[in-house]
Amino acid sequence: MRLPVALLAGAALTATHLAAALDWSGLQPLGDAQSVTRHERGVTLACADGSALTVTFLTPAIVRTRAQFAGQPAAPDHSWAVARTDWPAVTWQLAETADAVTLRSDVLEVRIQRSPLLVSFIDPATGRVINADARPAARDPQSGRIGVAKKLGLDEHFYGLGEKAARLDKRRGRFTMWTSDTPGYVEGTDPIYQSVPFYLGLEHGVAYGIFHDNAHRSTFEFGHLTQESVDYSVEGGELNAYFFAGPALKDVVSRFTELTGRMPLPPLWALGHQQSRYSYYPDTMVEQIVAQYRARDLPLDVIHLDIHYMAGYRVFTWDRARFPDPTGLTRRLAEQGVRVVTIVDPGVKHQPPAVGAHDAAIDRDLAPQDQSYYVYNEGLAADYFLRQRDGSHYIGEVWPGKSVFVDYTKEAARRWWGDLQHASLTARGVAGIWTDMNEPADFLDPTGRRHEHIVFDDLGRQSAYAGHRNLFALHMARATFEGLARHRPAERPFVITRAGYAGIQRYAVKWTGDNNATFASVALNIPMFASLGLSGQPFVGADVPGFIGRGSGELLARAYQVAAFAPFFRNHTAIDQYDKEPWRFGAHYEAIVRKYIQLRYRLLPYLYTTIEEAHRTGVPLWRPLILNFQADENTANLDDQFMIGDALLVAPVLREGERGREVYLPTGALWHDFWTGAPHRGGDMLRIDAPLDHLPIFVRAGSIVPSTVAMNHTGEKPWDPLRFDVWPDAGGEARGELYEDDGRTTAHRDGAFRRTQLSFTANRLTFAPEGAFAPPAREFEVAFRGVTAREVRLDGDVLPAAQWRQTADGVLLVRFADPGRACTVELR
Ligand code: NBV
Repeated sequence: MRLPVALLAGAALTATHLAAALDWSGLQPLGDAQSVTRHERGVTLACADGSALTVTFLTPAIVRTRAQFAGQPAAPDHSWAVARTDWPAVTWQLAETADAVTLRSDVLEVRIQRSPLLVSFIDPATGRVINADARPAARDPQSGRIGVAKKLGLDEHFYGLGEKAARLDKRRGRFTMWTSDTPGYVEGTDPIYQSVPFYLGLEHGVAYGIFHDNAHRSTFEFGHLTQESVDYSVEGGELNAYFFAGPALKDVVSRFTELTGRMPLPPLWALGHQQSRYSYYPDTMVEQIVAQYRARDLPLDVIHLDIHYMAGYRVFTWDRARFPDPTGLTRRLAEQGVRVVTIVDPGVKHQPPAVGAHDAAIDRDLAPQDQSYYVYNEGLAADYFLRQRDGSHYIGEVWPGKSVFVDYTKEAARRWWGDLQHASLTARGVAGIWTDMNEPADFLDPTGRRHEHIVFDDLGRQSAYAGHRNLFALHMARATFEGLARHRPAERPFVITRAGYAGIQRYAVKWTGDNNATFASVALNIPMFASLGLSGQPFVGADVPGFIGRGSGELLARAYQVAAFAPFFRNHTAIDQYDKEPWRFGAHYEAIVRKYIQLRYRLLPYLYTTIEEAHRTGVPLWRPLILNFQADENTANLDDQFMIGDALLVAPVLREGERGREVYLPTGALWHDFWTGAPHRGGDMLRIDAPLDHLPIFVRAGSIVPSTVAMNHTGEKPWDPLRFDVWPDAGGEARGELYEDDGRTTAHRDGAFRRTQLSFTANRLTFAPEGAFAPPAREFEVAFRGVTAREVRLDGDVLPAAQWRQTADGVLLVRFADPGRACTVELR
């Protein structure tokens, strides 16, 4: 007899997955609350079993819950992820009844039921429960494992969790936090590189967020096998959770990044197109690739040097046969507007010096290292390498062979690393650092289980590896970032990372590692970038068109149509793979790729403005539709299209051979085809033709989108003319913004920026600039849609006819010199 397929699937589930559901055996729940002690910001409840639960308002909308389970050793209150500890005073009230203790701010009520001890978060305006415990939090006194169960809403959606190879809505999923080197991952591979134990929930239009600040291996289950609860289980450490109120998803992301920090403003060139390969060498090859770019009129800002620039993969050295003059190379490339980013791996070759050998006194990084390797010698002498419990160094295996790893929890070690990086790389003209293998990867054991005896100094606490692996990349990125900031204080650092923990956005931008050169992998970019953004990391990108696999011209074209909007925009490929530079599949595909790289450069004013918004507010520019249209339920589980900022909706073709697709335009707005201007009503699913050179893009009516001309690199010329496309909504109004600064230095922190608010209403477009930055003289070009005029005035003066015209496709084009101050264009 043949069983129906569905039943077979069920049987398979029972056999292999049931054991994975949260196991409550051995976990002892927090006892009933007995007494309440009030503090300045909250309360501590003493429980019948000797446990204590402290609930604290950091702000009226951020609540921290920290438990001390019975018998659990007290730990100092310190977090490597949290960026902020000084919070202004909060006004809140306490109410105690026989059943419950209630803390209430203006925007959030925390109700703690005494018996059994259950915590709920309530909207004080409506009385509605936003999130609630399904059972008391519990801990196994033997193993130290902690479990938390939350009620699962019937219509609840889940987002975030940092980098997961998964769809946007995490409902019904199960995810583990354990940084892992996972080349060739596909949808469902879990865990992969990063561990960010933060998620957002959304039900009935109300969003919230929960961050479990605990770096031990943990698991989240969003009703994976049952409809009953959202389970969190962690193998050690503390129950240390932050709750962020919404109601908007944007509020939640902003609050999470208020706690864990926001991305510093990147240099403008970091938004440029970048080329990489594992690996380009010697130096002449690097220059030939750049020459190809310039000869083919393909924009390029950055070229990457992968591991073969080093002498025997020794970090902070150069292979002198391949790169005899790194300073000359970076200078020659800089003259063409191309910057160099070098890879830096955490593994330091384990190389005790040969008898009698000495390190060179100067240019140590260029000297032969075969007899003596200065980085190893220095790190050993200063005791910077990770040790195991028995005091021995941990020796793993990575590219150089046997390797030791730095304990970046030591401040002196971080400084040392940053100084080496400067002397060997940035002092030689390298512009940014690409940190790889920082899970940390180890060929001897990619799972990290073999590392269990490693101990981190961790501010003198000698912490076990189990609670620290997930933090390794955060520490390394910090050393890297701080080294750049210390040695080039006026320049904005640019650091790329693969692994990470919550807060990584303070130090590094994120690329999604060794993806596949497949359509499935390109499609996965959309939910992955969106989820990273919702988890505090707005500067994201993936290898284009994919690291592993041969790829094809069609894949390259479609991958570029997605990547042209990703903040980190880099073509890269693996050592043994077919070349994937834009021209490798022939002129037909190259022309399409050129079109989209050029579109990227044209949109830089808009992209830079949205990046600055992400830096300032935490709200990412690469957005799932739900972030902009939270009231439109059709967008809750939609992840084959995305938005950039508020204005642009992109719906790429994600399947091989397809020449069109369905596009959903959210309700409550009017939309225009970006290319033709054709209007479309929101709330509709459209069928759009999309031949290979066509990317469906839509503009939300009511937007003003700044752009400029295409250029070969971001520093080639100023944004001139600066164009503003005005797309009025049904009421004839539109709004937009433009952010500008010098694109490179930290002077923007002291007010050297210019933020121009643009608003179009009653046929008048107003430019309202603020800030001390003065852009160079330039022309403004304004393209008004859906309006006509007999006369155009600038600040009341009639503009000569030569400065404006009505085009055949219904656009009113107006041109004038930027007056460098507020001004108004009036259409009559
Ligand atoms: O350094 C080589 C590669 C690099 O190209 C890639 O981008 C990283 O994700 N690296 C991994 C080391 C291992 C590659 C198999």
